Amino acid sequence: MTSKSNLVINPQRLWDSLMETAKFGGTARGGIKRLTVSDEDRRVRDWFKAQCEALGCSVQVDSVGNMFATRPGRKDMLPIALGSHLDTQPTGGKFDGVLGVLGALEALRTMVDMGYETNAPIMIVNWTNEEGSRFAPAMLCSGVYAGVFTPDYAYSREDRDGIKLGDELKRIGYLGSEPVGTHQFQAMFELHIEQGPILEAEGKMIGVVTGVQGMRWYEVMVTGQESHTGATPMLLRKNALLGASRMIEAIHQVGLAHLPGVASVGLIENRPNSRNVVPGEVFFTVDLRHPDEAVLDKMEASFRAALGPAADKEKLTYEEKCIWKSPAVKFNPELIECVRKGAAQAGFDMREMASGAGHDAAYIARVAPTTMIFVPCLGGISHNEAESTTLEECGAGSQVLLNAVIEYDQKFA
Ligand code: HGY
Ligand code: MN
Ligand code: MN
Repeated sequence: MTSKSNLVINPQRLWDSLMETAKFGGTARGGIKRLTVSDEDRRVRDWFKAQCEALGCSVQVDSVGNMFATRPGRKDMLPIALGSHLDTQPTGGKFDGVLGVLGALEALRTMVDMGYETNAPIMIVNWTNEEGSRFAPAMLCSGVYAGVFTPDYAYSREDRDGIKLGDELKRIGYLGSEPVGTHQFQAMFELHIEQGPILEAEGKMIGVVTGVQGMRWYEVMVTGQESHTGATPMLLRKNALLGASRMIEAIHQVGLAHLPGVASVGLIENRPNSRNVVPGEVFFTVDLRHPDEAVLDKMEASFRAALGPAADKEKLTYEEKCIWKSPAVKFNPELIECVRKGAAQAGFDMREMASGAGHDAAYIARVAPTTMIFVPCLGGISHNEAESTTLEECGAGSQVLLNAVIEYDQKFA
């Protein structure tokens, strides 16, 4: 009978799977472009499904493409879930999201290899559209699972080319027949790279994550007048890009004025984007985050107060709307303790921390006890093709994930 103490994951096997799946959307600069429900996403989903079925799991897909791979346990009860995401940013790295799914797969492989049977079934989840890059907002389909959005809202989300998420899900064959919520679980653990500099700076291997900060996304459209760059006198222009640039500087100042909050403009479209036309229209997105909702309210008010003066100065008009709010969330103390024990059992240094980045766990925490495990990434860099971790760090995360799940499962012995 295998005892929990000799359930040791195989870091090389995990690393090999990470490198193998990095080919699905691999870029020349060593990153991954695997946008949600793209052909590359379909290929990694097919790979993941085959791997799980080879382990004896049943794999189901719900009506927004969330994937649930379940290995039965000794008892007929709700599974323990290990989830994250397989989609990436356009210039994403090899570890964001995918480490959580493949770290869970490695934990399952280890249980199967060792003939270890858990009391509760084990379920690995791949959540659709965590990134929110191609289709805003982020964490969209874990949000549908948590009841924050409807499936129809998710289907209606359009990318910048006007393509709808629902049509793409159908095209790649992942518009599942099972209603969202069919696949219930009793708890979820999510392994993820930190995507920030803290663990590396402190020389700690494991982040015991206590929650996720609040996040808000906005869209701004600035309108001026297209005109000739040669024939239009400077004082007669209505330059939308100049107005937008003043707004973007003001948004940056809102972040600096509310540390440790952050304020960013990541997507901008300048029209008509021609060398010799004064821009008539600029679309840009705003991302505000802070651990405290009351401070986020202040940041939002400051950001909005800055738009009018910047527009007036250049005789522009503008429209602004908030398209997404994900309030700050705290994770489940019992699961956090399982992570602490799992890290101690594996002998890793750890530190408690909140997450700066958003994760599916932020929404799942609304419907089931949830927590996360972080491992370091080089220089804290993520959402970048240079994103990097080591075989040891990935292995440590998967080992702690396995230990934490086994620790939690003990209560059903
Ligand atoms: O935006 C985020 O924090 C996540 O990477 N989707
Ligand atoms: Mn992620
Ligand atoms: Mn990400």
